Amino acid sequence: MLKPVLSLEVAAAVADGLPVVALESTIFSNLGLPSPFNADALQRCLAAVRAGGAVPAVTAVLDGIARVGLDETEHHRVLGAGHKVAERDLAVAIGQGWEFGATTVSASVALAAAAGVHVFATGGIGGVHRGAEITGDISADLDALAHQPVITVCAGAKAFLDLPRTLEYLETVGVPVLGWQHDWFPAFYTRSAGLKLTHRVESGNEVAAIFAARSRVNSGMLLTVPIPLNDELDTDMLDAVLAEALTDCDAAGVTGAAITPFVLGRIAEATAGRSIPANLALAENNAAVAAQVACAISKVGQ
Ligand code: PSU
Ligand code: MN
Repeated sequence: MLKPVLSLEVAAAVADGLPVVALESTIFSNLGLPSPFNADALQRCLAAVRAGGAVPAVTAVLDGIARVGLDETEHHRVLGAGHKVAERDLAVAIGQGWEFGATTVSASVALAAAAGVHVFATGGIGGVHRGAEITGDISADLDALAHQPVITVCAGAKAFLDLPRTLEYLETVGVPVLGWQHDWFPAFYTRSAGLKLTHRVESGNEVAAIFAARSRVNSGMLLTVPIPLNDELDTDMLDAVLAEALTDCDAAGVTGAAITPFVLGRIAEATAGRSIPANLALAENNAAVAAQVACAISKVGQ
């Protein structure tokens, strides 16, 4: 069964009930952000978690070993070319001894849970793709959020997904969605796409109290944090860019896991690179909020 190896620092923090924030490795690999921005993103997220008083725990499969928390000297390994590892792929990556398996949200929450870590930060989660009624493309992230006892902190889902259906799916599988000091489901590069959330929270203590009161031990929740105001992109411009990128994606026959890098690349081109600093800013902000939540959970215990 899944038994990740924890770094010494993370193992000690978990044993003492100190705050820990897990971070996925896909966004820092070549699958998520282009070099050198991926290294910048990693440093900023690690620093934000530490500044918030928590221990960062990057998840990955390295040389066939599932890891939660890497040493400073190993962090560079998640910046390279990785194979995408969702929760179902963890067993394959371990069994076949993959050199670098880049963990997605679903794999990361599974590893965090197995390590006893309750808080996880990322940029955006996967969700229901546009046209999923034909393709059936629904990210494994959503079910993982439902059955792993971890709070995922994100800026919404990937920008080009079907956001209303993603919210519906989260409702179906029983994942509470909490808006961080905000009433709207954030749309990654923008603070809202007009979808109102049913729940809003103001503090880490509130999130910790809600997490402690959940009805199933093996269930998680989603905390959505809007991108900071100053980093937000223009909604109309982004809608136009997304529509065009998705049409090009279809025309080029790009499907499955290749969609994200393709569309993100097109968004970066069309926004003259402004989407990348926005992505970094939201990831860093999520890491900072996640640290607050981890500190609050550490105070009340789990
Ligand atoms: N959001 C982004 N870029 C990404 C991802 C999310 O802006 O690369 C990654 C995350 O690791 C997420 C994964 O868990 O994509 C979901 O992939 P899929 O849709 O194939 O399940
Ligand atoms: Mn998919």
